[in-house]
Amino acid sequence: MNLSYKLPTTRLHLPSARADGGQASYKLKIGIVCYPSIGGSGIVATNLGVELAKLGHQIHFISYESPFLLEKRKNIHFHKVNINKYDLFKYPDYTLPLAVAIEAVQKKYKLDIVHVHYAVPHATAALLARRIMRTNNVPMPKIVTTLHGTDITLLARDKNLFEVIKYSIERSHGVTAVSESLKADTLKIIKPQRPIEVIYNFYSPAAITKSRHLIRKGLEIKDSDFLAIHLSNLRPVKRIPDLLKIVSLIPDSKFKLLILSGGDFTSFKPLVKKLGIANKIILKQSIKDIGNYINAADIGIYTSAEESFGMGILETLAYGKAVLATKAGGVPEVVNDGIDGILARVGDVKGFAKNLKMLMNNRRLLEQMGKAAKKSACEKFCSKKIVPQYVEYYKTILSEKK
Ligand code: GMT
Repeated sequence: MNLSYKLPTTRLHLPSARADGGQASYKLKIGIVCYPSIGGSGIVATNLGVELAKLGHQIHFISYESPFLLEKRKNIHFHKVNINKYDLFKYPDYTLPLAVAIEAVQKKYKLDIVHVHYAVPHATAALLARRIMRTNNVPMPKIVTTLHGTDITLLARDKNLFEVIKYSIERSHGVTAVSESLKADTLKIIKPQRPIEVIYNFYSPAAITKSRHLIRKGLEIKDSDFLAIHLSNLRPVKRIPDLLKIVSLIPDSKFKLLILSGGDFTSFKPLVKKLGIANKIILKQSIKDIGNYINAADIGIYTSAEESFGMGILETLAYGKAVLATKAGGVPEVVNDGIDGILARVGDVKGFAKNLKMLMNNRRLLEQMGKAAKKSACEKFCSKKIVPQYVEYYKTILSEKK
């Protein structure tokens, strides 16, 4: 028998768990693979890593750059994926260097779990990394994949990607979806031969450090103006033209819309000009202290065609502002229609404008909805409630044989 090559075994023990099994004593080494740029999934993955680190777990982010909002802590590490360009290849590839980076981190730190956000390319790379670990006799982590929407509602419709998405989901040791709606879409579109756990996104509002008055002064608007806010990366799925059309249906000169964007607004400028609403639109890009701006606003507006969850919506609710949003995907799981927001059909700009006018004229109701928004967001989607669900899920996955 050749003893020099020992196949790594999948661990059945719960790493570092003490007999009391309590959350506080259960320390894991967790790799987090995510897109670091602005976007709901990056925010969720970053905040999850930070919250897990606060609980004492060792966190290793693996990505092409350090996540936008990453806090410095001694148990948070960042490992950069280096991507080289070769004239030989027309398109640079990210999946292969990511797989190599995951294997290298694993070799050094012996992670228990690699939690990837997005099936492609992240779960695909993690699964490939495990194959390399097996060959290199490196102990292998379990792979947990969180689906955020785009994998399923956009990429899986591409027949050039479908099979690799399905494979990556089916071969992960655990798969979570950020809403019941996304789980249902995944079961319908992918038909995976495996269970999917719903773990909602979470958000804990930061302290307000600048007053409403100060922020409004910086935006050059009056305290008495009615300020709506929209946060997104402006992708086509957000239906920005609908948002602008709603603005054009509000003749009140006191009405303004603040867009906190993670994307380029240039392509929408001709429509702003055509609708004659340039004096009503305020743009800000790559803002970190979003809470100060939401706090200074009166309402949020979200017109997306698809939204597996709607992080911008949750952020708005969490700072105590009601939202007007589309009845799309997981949004009805986040917004309590008629209580902390009002939902309308996708594309129903007149309906949005009508709801907006009604709330502009009924500040008492708006305030009441804002209070309900904060309560619901903080009770249902706070880190205290959601992060332990991930820890429990990791425990379950680690205790499974496969
Ligand atoms: O919506 C986007 O353009 C960004 C995308 C992302 O990857 O961050 O958002 C998706 O994941 C978020 C976090 O789970 C969800 O809140 C968004 O609803 C989801 N976007 C879509 O489903 C279109």
